[in-house]
Amino acid sequence: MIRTPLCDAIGIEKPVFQGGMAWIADASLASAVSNAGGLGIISAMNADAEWLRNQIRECRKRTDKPFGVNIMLQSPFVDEVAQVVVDEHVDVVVTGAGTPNKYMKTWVPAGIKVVPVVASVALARLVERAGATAVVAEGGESGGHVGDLTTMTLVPQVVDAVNIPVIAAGGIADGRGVAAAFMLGAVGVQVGTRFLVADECTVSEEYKERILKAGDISTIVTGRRDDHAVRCLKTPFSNKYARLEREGVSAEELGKLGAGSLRKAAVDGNYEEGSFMAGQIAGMVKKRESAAAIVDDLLDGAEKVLSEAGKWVK
Ligand code: TUI
Repeated sequence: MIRTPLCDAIGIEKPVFQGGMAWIADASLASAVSNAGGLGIISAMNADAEWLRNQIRECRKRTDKPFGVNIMLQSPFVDEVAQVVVDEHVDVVVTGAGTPNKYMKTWVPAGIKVVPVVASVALARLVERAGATAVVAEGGESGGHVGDLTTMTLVPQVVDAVNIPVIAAGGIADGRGVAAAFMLGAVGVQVGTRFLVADECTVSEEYKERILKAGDISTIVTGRRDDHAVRCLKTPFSNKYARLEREGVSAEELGKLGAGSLRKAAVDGNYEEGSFMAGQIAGMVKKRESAAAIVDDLLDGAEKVLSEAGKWVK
């Protein structure tokens, strides 16, 4: 069995967070991961207060375990969803794509455990001072909006910089990745891409099939030029976006092209026009299974590797 200080800090049995994937992570997936002993997370993405409130209530019907909400700080509805998590007494808030300090002044006194996703040591230090319970150190192997550093370089530097639990994210999809994260000093992992093909994940069938067919070099990062880096599968949409970016098309034009593209992939399964966000580890995701089977495989696999970890020490 694997148990770490993260389990006590968050009130979960198993140190696995499910990534708060925009347009994908809903009450169905979140409740399944929480019921499996990890931390399921609903993505508030660009949704409004009513949508989020309904999802939180649905999740509560499906699980009596703790679960979280991921708040994307660039959402046009960020102020209203930031209040919903207080009103609905959500256990954990994970933030992404920005600096959450403004909202932490409300969340922390309300008893919400705040776990910001950070892509740098500076932000990790800042959120620790503002009362974060833990941080997710997310490397650029991840899907979606990414920072510059890799998981291998970011995690140990964040571990050295803060005294709160560090959760590693980016490029982790099996027990070896979990064990490696622990070796870097993390006490938990956040996994997104592997949960895309979970039975309880409601993303489009097209999305699941594209993940299952992906290989090691199937992803691309677009948007670096305009400080808006996003990793997704190489598809007609992302290849076109990358070409236009190279050709010098303005950020505004590209913004118009990108609007709604994640929904087109996640909900509509539109291969031509959709943005299929996925991590570099997509090539290792080969099997559909339940969220519980994924959580258990991650930790059983880690236990096996970690118990053999001393074999080269003479
Ligand atoms: O947020 C994510 N991943 C995401 S958000 C998202 S929704 C979206 N859709 C279309 C375009 C862009 C986003 C899809 N995937 N991960 C957490 C994360 N946060 N990664 C990197 C960061 C980050 C970057 C800079 C956090 C803070 C930060 O601070 C900069 C600043 O000073 O605000």
